Amino acid sequence: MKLKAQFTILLLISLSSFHLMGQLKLVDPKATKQTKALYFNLKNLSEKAVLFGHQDDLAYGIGWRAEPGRSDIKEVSGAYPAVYGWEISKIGASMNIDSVDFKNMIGWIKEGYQRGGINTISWHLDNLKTGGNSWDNTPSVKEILPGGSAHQLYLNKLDLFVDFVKKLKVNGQKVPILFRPFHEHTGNWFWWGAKQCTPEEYISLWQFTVKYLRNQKKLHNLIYVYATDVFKTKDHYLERYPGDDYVDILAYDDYHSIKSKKGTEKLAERLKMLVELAEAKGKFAAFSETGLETVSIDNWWTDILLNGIQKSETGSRIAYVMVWRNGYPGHYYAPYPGQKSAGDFIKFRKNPFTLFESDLPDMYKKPKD
Ligand code: BMA
Repeated sequence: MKLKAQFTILLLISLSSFHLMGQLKLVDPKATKQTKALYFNLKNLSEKAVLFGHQDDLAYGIGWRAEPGRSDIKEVSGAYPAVYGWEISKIGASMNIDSVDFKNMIGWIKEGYQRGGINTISWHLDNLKTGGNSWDNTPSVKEILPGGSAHQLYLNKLDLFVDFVKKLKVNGQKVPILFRPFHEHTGNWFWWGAKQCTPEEYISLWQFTVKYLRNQKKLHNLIYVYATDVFKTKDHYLERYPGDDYVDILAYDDYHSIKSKKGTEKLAERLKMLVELAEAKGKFAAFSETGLETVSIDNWWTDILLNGIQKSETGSRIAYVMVWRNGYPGHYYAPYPGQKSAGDFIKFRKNPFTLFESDLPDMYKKPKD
């Protein structure tokens, strides 16, 4: 009897995995086996846990820079984050916008992958029309689209990105990357923001980019993450949505509703809308960027972030949450040894709902492979 019950449970689990696998579709039907497995496993885990991520985690922390093996997260909690965020602004130069050496970045991406972690890339792309940075919000989306005066410059940048991604190989396998370009576009601070281009222009830019990378350049290890900033309604979130065939993960960045416990009502509301939207499309959601600068509230991790994420059962089904970089004293979002929220971060890490790198199953293998 007991054996039979166990068998039934196993059968149900594998049937539901099979069901999920059959349904899940990536933007790139030719995605590598590891990329498909990662997407499948993230979706699966999103239903029961949240992965923790940190921008530039292996590159630097408070009081150190580029020291092998180091990570503020690991030094506080004993584990590396499950998700590593990287930034490729200034690609083509030797260092990125935050003085991270691109060659080192390639090494860290591979290192995280080899340990079983997940890598995501954002891109604060310069304004190619003016030569300014991404915060130079002179409208220029139209100019970089086909037929525009800066289109070739955009292709050159994309080609640099392609070269970079091609270097992300471990034992002949391409490292899967969650690619999150043109983010926070419900805001107006970047040249691809809501007031800087029309929804049609934004959507064209996104679709062009996907087609160029996937069809022309044949990159098959990218998972496309669409990430707005805060939004009011589902319609608002979808205003510039490029379409189900162009987006794998529905995400959003929010530095607003995590400043106090009261604010988390809004967070929960938005996460719920996001997860509902994603699940209705057979996809899943992520909380792609957040953080409280200098983590000035002792119990921020459990009382605000985790509570906020778990406030809505639906909203808690996000795959991961990532906090921003530990740039310098005055601009950091994760604890380091001795920092005032370090004790609470350990509680956050120990909560069974949060997953760090060492808690992950093999994300690059489907359970049935
Ligand atoms: C911003 C800040 C900047 C940084 C940029 C790109 O949010 O952290 O200091 O240059 O992201 O990483």
